[in-house]
Amino acid sequence: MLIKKPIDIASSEITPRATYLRRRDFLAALITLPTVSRMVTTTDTLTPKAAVTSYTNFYEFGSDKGDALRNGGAFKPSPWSVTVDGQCGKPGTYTLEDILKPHGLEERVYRMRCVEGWSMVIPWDGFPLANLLKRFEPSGKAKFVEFTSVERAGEMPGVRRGILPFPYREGLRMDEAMHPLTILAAGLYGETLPTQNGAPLRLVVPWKYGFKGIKSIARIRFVERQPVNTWQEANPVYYGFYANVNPDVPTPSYSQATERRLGEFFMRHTLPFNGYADQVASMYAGMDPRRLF
Ligand SMILES: Nc1nc2c(c(=O)[nH]1)N[C@H]1C(S)=C(S)[C@@H](COP(=O)(O)O)O[C@H]1N2
Ligand SMILES: [Mo]
Repeated sequence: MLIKKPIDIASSEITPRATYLRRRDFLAALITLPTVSRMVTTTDTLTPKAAVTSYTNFYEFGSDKGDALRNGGAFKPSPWSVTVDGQCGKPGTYTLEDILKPHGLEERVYRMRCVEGWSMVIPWDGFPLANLLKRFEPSGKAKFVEFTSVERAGEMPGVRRGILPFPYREGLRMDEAMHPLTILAAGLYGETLPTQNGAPLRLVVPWKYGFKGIKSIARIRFVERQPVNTWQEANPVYYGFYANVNPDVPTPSYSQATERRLGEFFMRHTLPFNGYADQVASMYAGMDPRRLF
């Protein structure tokens, strides 16, 4: 991954709250979902929508931050289905509607941080992953959940060029997957998720580095053993399984001590677990924090 200077966007481009609340109605109507509730986990200013939707990492479309927006035109997020298999009582192929309808969307304002040193504050529209996973009745043997992204060479130029070992894969330990902060997002800023941010369904785990937030999920598998994620396979010295934000553990290329919030000039100090330590640190009690990057 390369470091790029975060783009500067005037605060006047931040979508006024009333406007995006109206758009939320549109989103709700589109996927016929019940009313939305709200959880704000930070008082930090929202990153302007224009930055969130243009400065993205989505290697299936290319390795530059603008590639997914530029090259995503051929991608079809609808119709969509997700295959669920492995150690569970209700495996099968579920349409996006099957997945979303029983849950409804709520807004979650989360801090996000990439291992490359940039961060954002994003109002996601999603629902707890736990609520979905319980529907599939995971068995006692399910210790981890593995996620796989869609892989469509015809619609994804980065897949054609083979710039990573696709399909993109990620995993969570069962307690991480079931944690109430872990969500699946189907929208942001009250609108349907744009292709470049992982349409139509992506993972959001706010205490971990951005690469855990797998986009355009096509498969969810309950497994006994810790799965290997794509970045770990591509570069095991640099990427681990846990990927918890830890300012004390630099990667070989980047210090993780500070971060640049998109749209801001000064660097910020990075917080352990990205500021969510109170809620999540206990899950890693007794584990070596230096191995949890
Ligand atoms: N399928 C897929 N998911 C992915 C990636 C990717 O290249 N492919 N990039 C990851 C990385 S490195 C980051 S930082 C986040 C970025 O999410 P955003 O672009 O919506 O901010 O998506 C993650 N999910
Ligand atoms: Mo990232």
